[in-house]
Amino acid sequence: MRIARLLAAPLIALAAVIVVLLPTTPASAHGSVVNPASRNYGCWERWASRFQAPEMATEDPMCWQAWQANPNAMWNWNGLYRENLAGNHQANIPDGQLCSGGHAEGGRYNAMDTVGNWHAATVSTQFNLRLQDQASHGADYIRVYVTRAGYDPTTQPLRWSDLQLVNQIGYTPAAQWQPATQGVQIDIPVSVPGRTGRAMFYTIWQASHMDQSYYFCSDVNFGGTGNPPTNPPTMPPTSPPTTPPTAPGGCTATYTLVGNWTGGFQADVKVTAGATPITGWAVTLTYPTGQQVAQVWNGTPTTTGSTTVVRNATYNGNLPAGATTTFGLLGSTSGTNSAPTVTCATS
Ligand SMILES: [Cu+2]
Repeated sequence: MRIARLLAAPLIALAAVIVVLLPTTPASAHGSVVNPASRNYGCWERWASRFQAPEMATEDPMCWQAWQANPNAMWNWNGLYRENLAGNHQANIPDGQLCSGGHAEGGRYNAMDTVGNWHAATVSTQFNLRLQDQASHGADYIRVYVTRAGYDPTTQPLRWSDLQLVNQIGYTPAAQWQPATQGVQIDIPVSVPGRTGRAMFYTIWQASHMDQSYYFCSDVNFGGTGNPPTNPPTMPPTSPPTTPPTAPGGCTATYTLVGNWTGGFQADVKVTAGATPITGWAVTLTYPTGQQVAQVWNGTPTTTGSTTVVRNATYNGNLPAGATTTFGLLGSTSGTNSAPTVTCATS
């Protein structure tokens, strides 16, 4: 049992195990339905800070089985996608595997298909479904389905024939989405008058930067029939953004720890151009207490010892004067998690 080893092992071994548990795939793809939360985003949101807490087994058993099956499904809550399906979602995703995108990413998300009593968000029959796009890919289209009346997500595997289209949007570049703390987000109105009880929303997001399609299962409980659509959007847990002083030229970078759990952490780094436009940037993070960067999104990392240099991705190197972009990272710690020294250089 990984968990037993984690609890018992000395710190050195702990760090090594954590590195194995953390995602190692390059992060090219990022987003999820954050309201009503997709299954893995919800499990991450509720439990990331205490993902080994034994009470999860009784309080939130479907998340417990998901964390036990593969914690990377939660750390990579934004990476449930397939590539090059040419829009043939149904042909490539068998019934019963819709919530894992047809065993996407080598099966990382298979536990999302497990049938059972997943935590369900209480929603009214009219609300805005929110998709967060951390990498500002935009959409070729987004389709939102609801399960048919009579379908019971707690006892039945999800099939394509259980789904009814409730709304869709067409080509919508990221510039037309709303700015988010990280990347952009979009609200899609849904209305399912008369529905009661448990159901699921199934969202297909066809990203615009390449043929990359995402699949999200969001469990809901229609408890607000007759109420105005006041379902408050759930924002990912992030610290308030801080604005660094504008440098005369070049760039500045600000580091914000957004999540911290036993053995690991997540951080955002905001890069701001100075008084003149820049065409590329490189942020150097030097960690004082042995932390290791395991994954970066919206940037390309090179790690040497305790220093990680993150260069811009292809799509976020050009910044007008004073403009900002943000990259994110996951790292491992073996105890103290002091902030790194951060410098920014243009390239
Ligand atoms: Cu992406």
